[in-house]
Amino acid sequence: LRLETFLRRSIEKDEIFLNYQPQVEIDTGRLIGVEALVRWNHPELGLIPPIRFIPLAEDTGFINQLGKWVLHEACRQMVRWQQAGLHVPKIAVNLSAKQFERGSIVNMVADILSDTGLEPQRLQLEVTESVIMNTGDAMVFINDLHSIGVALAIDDFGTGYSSLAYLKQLPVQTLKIDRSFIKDISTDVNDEAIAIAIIQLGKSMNLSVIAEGVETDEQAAFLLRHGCNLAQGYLYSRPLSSDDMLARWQK
Ligand code: G
Ligand code: G
Ligand code: MN
Ligand code: NA
Repeated sequence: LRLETFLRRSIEKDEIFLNYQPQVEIDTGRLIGVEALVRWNHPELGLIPPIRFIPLAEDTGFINQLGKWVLHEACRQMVRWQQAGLHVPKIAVNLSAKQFERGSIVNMVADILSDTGLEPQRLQLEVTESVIMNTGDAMVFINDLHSIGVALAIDDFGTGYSSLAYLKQLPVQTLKIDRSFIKDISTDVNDEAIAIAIIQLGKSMNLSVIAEGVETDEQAAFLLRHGCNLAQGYLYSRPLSSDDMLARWQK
């Protein structure tokens, strides 16, 4: 309960901020985008991980305010980097199922894009399979988001249950291979088979496939060998502050 009280005031107290994890092309090392990851630094409790406060925010409804703040900040940051001479091709922002229940998600996204001036194609929204399958009207929201030009990615792909028939009808551009499949990719034959299957599925449906949680050269080489040239993970970079992004990637 105390945590909930603190969380409700976290935005106005400036305790919430974003980190950005680079997404790269494996063969060239080129920056293709970043994923925005929310952080909460409480003055007494310290840094609280999102796995602790996102579920709380979802249960209390605070996720709507938080999600809006995150989206706004992410888009603003893209413009700030641009002004500082750093071109980040796109930014991925995670959405919770609860944010779809509000109905007006499309208006919110459109307002934020027009307020910040970020081009819609440079924003990619990440939703999990369960968000898509368990949200009534998810199809409608996703089509609406697509119609205003934002890109969509399916996060943690392979860990949920999604209907491929459903997937085929959705205007999604990207599948993110969950990091649990990448971890033992070169030693576990099942993980290897799953990763290859996702890469093939993506190819045949004309989707980009990005691997998450890439930590070793061996994993990267495996992915490249099997036709996946996009990755995110500690091998390339941990999530960075906006300043560290500039320091590391500017020109
Ligand atoms: O960031 P890691 O750095 O610890 O993130 C842990 C989890 O929190 C991930 O599953 C990620 O999708 C989720 N997460 C991070 N930032 C956000 C956010 O802004 N909104 C939502 N809904 N989830 C987020
Ligand atoms: O579920 P989602 O994919 O949105 O969350 C991304 C999470 O994965 C964040 O917690 C982020 O810090 C973490 N992460 C990013 N790269 C790596 C990695 O290479 N290894 C591990 N173990 N975690 C990672
Ligand atoms: Mn994600
Ligand atoms: Na993930």
